[in-house]
Amino acid sequence: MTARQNRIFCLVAFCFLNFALTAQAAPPGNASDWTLTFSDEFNGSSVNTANWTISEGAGSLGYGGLLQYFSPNNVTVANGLLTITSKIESMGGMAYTSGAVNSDGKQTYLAGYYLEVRARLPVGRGMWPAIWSNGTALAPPNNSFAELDLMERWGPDPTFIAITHHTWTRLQVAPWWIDTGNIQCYYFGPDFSADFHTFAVDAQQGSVIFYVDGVQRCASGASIPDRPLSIRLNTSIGLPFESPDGTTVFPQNFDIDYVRLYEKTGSTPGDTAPPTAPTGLTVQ
Ligand SMILES: [Ca+2]
Repeated sequence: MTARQNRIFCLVAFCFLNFALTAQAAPPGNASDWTLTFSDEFNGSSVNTANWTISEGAGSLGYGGLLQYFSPNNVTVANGLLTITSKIESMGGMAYTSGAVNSDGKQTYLAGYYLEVRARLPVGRGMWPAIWSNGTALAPPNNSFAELDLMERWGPDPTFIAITHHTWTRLQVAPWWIDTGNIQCYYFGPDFSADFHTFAVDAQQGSVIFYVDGVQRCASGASIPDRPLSIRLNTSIGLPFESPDGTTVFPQNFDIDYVRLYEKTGSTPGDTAPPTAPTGLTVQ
């Protein structure tokens, strides 16, 4: 091989390696349909707090899970990854520590956007990783907000994830909030702990399509209330109905390669129609 051939080979090999490292699904349709408006590739050595708030405290903190203390110590950035580590560790009265970040007030989106996250998941009983978006609830009356869950997983099967579109609407009486647009899909794919996979949502008004590795896996026709959606990445421990057991491996990592947000070219982000009015509600 001549020096020139060697250089070309190396360039090709590097390109292939680079592609392999960053292999990804892309937004549906043509590239010109989308404009990248936000991304965090986690190439630094610490969490970029311009994008993310690291949560700290015992219990759910709005993320779910009843058994963990969310500790900033468990959220790190290195080698191109954001890593959330879950451990058996006593802290704040809890038996486990884990991590959670959100982009509240920092990076938000509305209907008209495509959100894609590439990640490798922790698995096992009581281990509840999630990639999701939560809307900002405004003052009553009649407010509502969307919750788009690109991925949640629990239970012993490492090939299982759940995908959900919630629309929460505030009532004037207890229980105060009711899920008026819950569409949930269960998907059984590969072992999500073995390698990286992409989880995405194309959130268009009245058409919300969820993708795993670029393939549509769940769709919802529910509307998206015009409230900014923020991005949440966390591993909670212990659903209300499932705790870790002797089969659950600790410590485990939730590795996130990137978060990318695209705006649909020519769209007018936000609400182009009023939220679907809840009907037939019975308040107990
Ligand atoms: Ca990365």
